[in-house]
Amino acid sequence: MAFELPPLPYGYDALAPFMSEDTLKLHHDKHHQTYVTNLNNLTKDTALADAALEDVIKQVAGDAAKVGVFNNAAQVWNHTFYWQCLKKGGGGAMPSELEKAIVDAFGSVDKFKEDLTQAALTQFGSGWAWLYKENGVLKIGKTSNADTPLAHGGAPLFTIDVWEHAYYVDYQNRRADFVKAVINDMANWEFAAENLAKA
Ligand code: MN3
Repeated sequence: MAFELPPLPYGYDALAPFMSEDTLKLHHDKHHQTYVTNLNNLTKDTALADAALEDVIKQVAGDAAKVGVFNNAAQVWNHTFYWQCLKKGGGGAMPSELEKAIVDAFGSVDKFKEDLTQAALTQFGSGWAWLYKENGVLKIGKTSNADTPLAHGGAPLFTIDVWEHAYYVDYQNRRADFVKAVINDMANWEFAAENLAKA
């Protein structure tokens, strides 16, 4: 069975003015779709075509002969996860169990937001900033290109796409303004809390 592009979990205009309809159409319908198409082409008639997406990522991670499969599979997963990290009217108070875990790990919610922002701004070039759980510990990190904590034994709770295609239409080169809008105006902390409960 072929891999499919999941629909956005909200309308294309749901995140305006913080993320425009133009950005969502380009990012979801073109970029995300292209990773799905590439993954299907690369796995066609192989055992990987019938595997779960998470298993494809874990199986080919670190395999130099399957870099293309890894990049496209991880980008399909990362984007599907990312859309769920955003919501209309997001960025407000966190569910108490998430807030408690964040305060325990990072000292305060403000310090967490500061450190996540720092990770997003210091990722040189394309990549992702993450809140994830690894070996029972909450961590903030960044990955290059398609890489994902999922490939390294981590359980992602929240992410920000910092590839230029994620913000250039709305923010041009101002990655800092985009990251601030994700955290303060679009973050779906309920989704992060659900991921924490499963991690
Ligand atoms: Mn992207």
